[in-house]
This record gives sequence, C-alpha cells and structure tokens, in this order.
Amino acid sequence: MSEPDRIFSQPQPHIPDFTFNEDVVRVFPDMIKRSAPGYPTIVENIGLLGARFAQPDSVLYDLGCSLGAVTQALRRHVKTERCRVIGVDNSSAMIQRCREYMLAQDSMYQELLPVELQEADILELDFQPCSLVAMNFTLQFIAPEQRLDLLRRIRQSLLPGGALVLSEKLCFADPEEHALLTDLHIDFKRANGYSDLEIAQKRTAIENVMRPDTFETHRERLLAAGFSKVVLWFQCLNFSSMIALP
Ligand code: GEK
Repeated sequence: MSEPDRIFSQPQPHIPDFTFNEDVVRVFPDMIKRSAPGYPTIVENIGLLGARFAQPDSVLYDLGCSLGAVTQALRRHVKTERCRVIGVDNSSAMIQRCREYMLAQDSMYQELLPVELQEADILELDFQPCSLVAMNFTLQFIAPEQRLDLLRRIRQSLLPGGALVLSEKLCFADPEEHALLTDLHIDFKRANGYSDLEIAQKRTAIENVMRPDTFETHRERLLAAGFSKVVLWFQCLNFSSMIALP
C-alpha cells in the first residue's frame, strides 16, 4: 500500500523545507514507522485511551490526522454510543489519501464510528464539545508562540472526564541526555535502513518546520492552558506521548 521512503536518498544541492506534499503522502506510512520509535504502539494505544475517555454524544478529534492512523484506531476501539471522529489536516494531499483509507476501512469492518475529515488549519477550528483530542506528533509543527492558545481552546472544548493525548518528539535540557537520545534515535533510523545521507538531509529539511520542546515545557504549558494533570504514559528514546486531563 505504501511505497518505501527514498525521498532523501540522493544528494540534493538545495534542500527545501519539509512539507506534507504528494511525494511525502506516497511514502508516509513507511516514513513514520521507520523514523518515529514507538509509533505503532502509540497509535494502537490511543485507540484504547479513546475507549476509556469517550463519552456518548461527543466528538473525538484527531488533529493533524495525516493518513488517519489514529482515526482508524479510534474507530476500531471506541464503542461508545453516538460518538464520531473528526480528523483534521491542512495538507490536501494527506486528506485526499486519508479519505481513500477510510473508505477501505469501512469496507473491511462493520459498526465503525462515523468519521468526518476536514481539510483545515487546526489553529482556525471551532472546536465542538469533545471527550478526546489526539494530537499525535502535530503540535511540534505549530509555531511555538501559537501553541499555548491552541491548547487553551482545546482545554475549553474538552468535556469533564475527557482527555488530550499529546505525542511529541522531545528535546532535553541536559546536553548529555539530549546527545545520547539523539544518537540512539539516529541508530534507530540506521537500523531501519536509512543511510547517513538520508538522515542528514531529512534533518536539514525538517529543522525549521518541526520544533520540539522539553517535557517540562510541555507540562508547564499544558498546566498554563488549564489542564490539571499531565501524565507521561509512553517514551521510547526521544519520542513520547502524554495524557493531559482537564
Ligand atoms: C499520525 N497524526 O499518523 N493544521 C492542520 N494540520 C497540520 C497543521 C495545521 N496547522 N500543521 C501540521 N499539520 C499522524 C501524524 S504528522 C507528524 C502527524 C509527522 C499536519 C501535517 O499536514 C501532517 O499531516 C501532520 O500534521 C503531522 O498519527 O509527520 O512527524
């Protein structure tokens, strides 16, 4: 279904900033699995978290849904009555392909939650009352100065008893810890077949568009946005996932 990711395999004289265009869409499932340690585990477990936090008559959001991996996990695991999933992404190439994936899922399973896909900027959404919001590696692509306001708006839309699941690549204040986990991440990518050239060129392409924070920065910002508790439920190397409770 997904082509192997060879986007950065040839030397490129000029490396433009990374965008979620059609070339990326074609290889995305392969790219994210080989680049993000723990990704399949996180996606599957967001389905389980959805089953725990979903409330009847509410929305479950998948913000920055890409090809809908999290949306599919939620649709498979959540059985709560009259829930629906809204997947949002501002890449039209992603949303277009995501629609095809959802139709394929519909044809394979019965009684899945209804899903609505929106091509939109999550910074401009009018959030509906929701019991679960998943941002699986999306906040890191939002300009740092806009992150707090977005989290505030999510917090205000979350129903009591709901949850935000926030997965992010982390950086670390301690230079030794940061260097070790960065090196181990490079080892992970190498072990998954990426060459040193691919790793270096991808880093150049992404460093201006993806800006990770430390866990402490995430925690403090989530508390400032009005969340009462932040639980780190998953970490593999420098990739993490948190649950923030209203
Ligand atoms: C997964 N969650 O497979 N509004 C909407 N979408 C955005 C915005 C924005 N302002 N900024 C970025 N995106 C997915 C993986 S990928 C993470 C998420 C990665 C979208 C962007 O188009 C892309 O599809 C997604 O956020 C980030 O579980 O590739 O590392």
